[in-house]
Amino acid sequence: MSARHPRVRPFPGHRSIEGLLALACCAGFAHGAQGGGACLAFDGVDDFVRVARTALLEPEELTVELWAWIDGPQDWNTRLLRKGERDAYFLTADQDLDQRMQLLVTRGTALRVQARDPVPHVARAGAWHHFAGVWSVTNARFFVDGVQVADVAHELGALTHEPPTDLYLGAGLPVTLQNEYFAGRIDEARVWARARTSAEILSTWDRPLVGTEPGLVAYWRFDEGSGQVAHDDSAHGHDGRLGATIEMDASDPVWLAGGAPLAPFECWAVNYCASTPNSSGHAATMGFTGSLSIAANDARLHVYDAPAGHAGLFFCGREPARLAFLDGYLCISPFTPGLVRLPPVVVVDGDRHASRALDLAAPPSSVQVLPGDVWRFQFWFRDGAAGGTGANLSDGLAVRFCP
Ligand SMILES: [Ca+2]
Ligand SMILES: [Ca+2]
Repeated sequence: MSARHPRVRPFPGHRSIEGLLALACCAGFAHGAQGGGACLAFDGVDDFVRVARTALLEPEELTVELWAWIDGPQDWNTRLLRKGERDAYFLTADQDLDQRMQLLVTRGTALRVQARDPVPHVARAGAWHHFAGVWSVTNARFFVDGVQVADVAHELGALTHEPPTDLYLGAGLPVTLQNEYFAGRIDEARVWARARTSAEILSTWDRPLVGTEPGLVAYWRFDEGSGQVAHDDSAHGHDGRLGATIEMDASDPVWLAGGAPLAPFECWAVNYCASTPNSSGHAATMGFTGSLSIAANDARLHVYDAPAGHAGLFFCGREPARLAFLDGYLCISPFTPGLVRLPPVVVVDGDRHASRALDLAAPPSSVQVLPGDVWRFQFWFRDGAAGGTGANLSDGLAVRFCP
């Protein structure tokens, strides 16, 4: 840490991602479903949630994931999620008495692919666990708590959906009176119209989503806590109805306070793309003070070790770069969506420092900061370094914002 700026250096150890994440998690920056929210409890007799079908729920490749609290031993062919009749995909706790949580895909009445948890579902009972199934055109994979436990090569290719049906949570197809009702709780159910990677599964299994993630087509957080509708937070309109009717009825699952033990929404700020020394003898670095919360809107951008008395300008963009530019590097891609200036021009003070309120409530028109977005910030400044171009830049600062 520089002795010249002991009070305004934003993050002790801010060059370490781990340090930043630790700070973000413990300093009250993070928001989300930590220990709060709600979930749905299914009685294993007749409870279910029904989601009207759309083509978005019938992709060629797929990821389905949810948190479940399995009450105990489950019935024959107990389903936690089922979409389809003959050509179907399932997250199921059992298939023909194998007693394994699994991704099950059926094709017609004869073909079937299973990617199974190696241990019986009772070994997962009595606690929250996350289960995810991934279907690609070549493999079916299954994950428990973010870790892959099965990878099965198959020859069924892309998913098919014939005949198309609605999607059910906590049950199979209640209309056929099959014995498929789940006894336990479900939370944070997600459907993606693509095969997510292991790294992607691991990065979000225990985190709330924003809802706009690429490929996410349904996202039920079950945080309503009351009522007859489980809303789809992906904005694709896949709202679920509790039970057989929109009125209270015997097949409604029950709202429970609390839910899956999700970690806080992850937000952070981290420096990248180190610059070159300017005429001050130092390389200028970006800093950030205030909250990473968009709602708090008290963030301030800083630059340190810029040459005193020179004018400069903060700017921002979305995509990273490291392009030789002026006496240093451009750390934000100038290509689409491009760079946005953050006026006014500021003058570096005698401590080689300048700052600007970020003011997310009144940003430039081309800047809209949403939760989960990563924005990148940098500072351009005039400089009189011998043999230089007359200008240089700081390093880059990447910021992922919280709600
Ligand atoms: Ca929930
Ligand atoms: Ca109902």
